[in-house]
Amino acid sequence: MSVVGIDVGFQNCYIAVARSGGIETIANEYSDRCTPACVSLASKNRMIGNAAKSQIITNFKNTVHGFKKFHGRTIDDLFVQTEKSKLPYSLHKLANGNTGIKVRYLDEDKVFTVEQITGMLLTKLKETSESALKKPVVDCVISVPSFFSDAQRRSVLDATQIAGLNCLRLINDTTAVALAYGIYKQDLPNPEERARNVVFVDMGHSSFQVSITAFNKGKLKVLATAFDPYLGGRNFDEALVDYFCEEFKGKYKLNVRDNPRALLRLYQECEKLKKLMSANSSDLPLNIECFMNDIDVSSRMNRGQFEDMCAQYLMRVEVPLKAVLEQSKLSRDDIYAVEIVGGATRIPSIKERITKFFSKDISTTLNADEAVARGCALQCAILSPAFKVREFSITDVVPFPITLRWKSPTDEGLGECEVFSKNHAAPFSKVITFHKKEPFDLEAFYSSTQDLPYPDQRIGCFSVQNVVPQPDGDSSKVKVKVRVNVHGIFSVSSASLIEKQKGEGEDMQIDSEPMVQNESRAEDQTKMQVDQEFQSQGDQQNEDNSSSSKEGASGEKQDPAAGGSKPKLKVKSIDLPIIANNIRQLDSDVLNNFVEYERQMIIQDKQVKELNDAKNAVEEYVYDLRDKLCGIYEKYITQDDSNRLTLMLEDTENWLYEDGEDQPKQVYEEKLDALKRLGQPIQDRHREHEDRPRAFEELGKKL
Ligand code: ATP
Ligand code: K
Ligand code: MG
Repeated sequence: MSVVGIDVGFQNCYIAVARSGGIETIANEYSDRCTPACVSLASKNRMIGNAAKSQIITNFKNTVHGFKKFHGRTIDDLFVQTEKSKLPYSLHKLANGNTGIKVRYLDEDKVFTVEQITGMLLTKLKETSESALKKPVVDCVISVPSFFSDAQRRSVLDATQIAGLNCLRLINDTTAVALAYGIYKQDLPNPEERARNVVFVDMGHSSFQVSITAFNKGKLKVLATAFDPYLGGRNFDEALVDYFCEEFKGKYKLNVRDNPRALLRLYQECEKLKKLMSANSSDLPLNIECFMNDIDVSSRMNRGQFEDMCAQYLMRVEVPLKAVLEQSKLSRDDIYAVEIVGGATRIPSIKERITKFFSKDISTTLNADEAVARGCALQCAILSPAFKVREFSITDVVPFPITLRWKSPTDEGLGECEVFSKNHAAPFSKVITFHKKEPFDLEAFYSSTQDLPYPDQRIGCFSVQNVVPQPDGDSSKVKVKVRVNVHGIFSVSSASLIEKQKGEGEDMQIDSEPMVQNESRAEDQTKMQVDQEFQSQGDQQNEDNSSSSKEGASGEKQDPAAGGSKPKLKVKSIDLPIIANNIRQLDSDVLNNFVEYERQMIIQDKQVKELNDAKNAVEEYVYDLRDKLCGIYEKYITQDDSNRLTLMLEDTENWLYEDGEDQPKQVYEEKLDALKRLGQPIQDRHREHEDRPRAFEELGKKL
């Protein structure tokens, strides 16, 4: 079984794998460890990663990039609308209101969901890891931003399934980095000692994330996370693009924004310039030949100017740093180190601001580009039974508080309670006790719109079925388990009805746990208790992906709460079915169709690749043989035969560009065979001649 970690970035993806020697970041077929998050659709096939990136300008309408944040967002989302106006490709409203991506593929108009597009990207990353490991890859750990909502996480999980991957955990970017930092440290404080607190900062292309994590031997605990989901390297590119668009309007009378190709080129050049300015504070040139209307453009920029024009973005760096420190309730002196990763932290003034805020030199001991992927691979190794790795426990946090609201059809009573506060430990399960006579609904949502970077607070609605009163007409005690799982996804995972046994008094106490964390009473006698039951560190994975667990099977079991020193009460507990509604996740039949469609597209791509390879083989053979005919083969063929063969090669070359442009694979294979039948005898004569002196030499040595 393979162990793979994938950092799916807004711009750049990295893969790390565990091998016997340790964790290793692997390269793709272009010997590049970075695979661009880019998918290009064409009339015969798809190109993904590096091959797609080279299509950004030439096939701009059908080359999709910058899509990561569309996960779990409806098209009416203000963020999506703002992006839409700047994208070279089209968005399309899906039936469920979500964001679809409209492209031309196989000469037809097609709308793909973002799960499908990310699925395509993951297919590529899966193939890259498979060719590096030389075995199938299914299990993996994938990173997501710490601020990703429930809907976004579910959407990314759907994408992994489309690609045929089994995601053991969606891990937050900064938590993956923390794991990569901590697991090899030999000198972490013992569990009973004061923890070592480290700040992790990650600024990528699209977002800015910070966490404070406490380390002890064998464990890490995230204390708090903070973020600016809309601040990243791309804002700095955009500032440059804005500036040059304005300048070129005056200087060359060019309306760059009206020309998508020119605009995309300008983005690429500005990104290069931005990177150069990180290493160089002097004046730097920007030259683009044949930019628009056959005009060459040129300009200059230096770091000082750049910082001035980006002041609005630089100002925002401090905000999450301050927020994370406040939430952790630590002071600057409690911070042991500040570790930075992510491409955009290479901008000098960003580094300076972080240094200044913590009054501490920042460390760059981690690989800024690969740390997230490495952390993912480490987490995968920990979770995989096939791999032996040091035990390391990870406790993350809930980024946004979650509230549960309950209502029954007949009783008017409504009630609500915050079940997970901000920065509550995760993964985590809680048991809530209700007193109900009939089925009821539990609606989960993010408690407040404040600092929620989404317009939509909904998480889902969970109906607890089959609730009946006790034989004496009294309310039944219903225990409901709610959890945030390893992926950071919320669900009502199970419910059971506790039956009173005959002869027991009215005030029977079943809950003997002393740790009642929370108790609230709604107007209608609906009592609710939140018991801090257990922390589900090693909780089963994927169990509640579908969130509609429990088939309604009833069973008798011993209530775990009864016991201890109290007299043992025999309690009958009946499992209740839960129906999940409005969960923002693909329906299973839709998902299955997407899985099947992805498989077809993979086959289609493979066929196109084999066809191209067969065609290229003919072309290569033509060039190779022609070169050799006037070179090393000259002595082994008569002039007449050589002339005849050369003519034939020329014919074949012309054919490749005309009638032979678009033929079935078999035709190319036959063509190649025919050429080889003519070329082979010459090659044989040449080889024989080459080998002869060598054979004599060998013979001479023996004699
Ligand atoms: P996200 O984390 O937002 O999903 P990502 O993981 O794809 O995005 P990274 O690969 O960490 O992002 O960083 C890419 C960003 O870093 C780009 O904006 C890139 O231009 C920027 N970057 C890379 N190197 C430098 C440099 N030397 N100077 C300035 N910016 C740089
Ligand atoms: K990345
Ligand atoms: Mg990143």
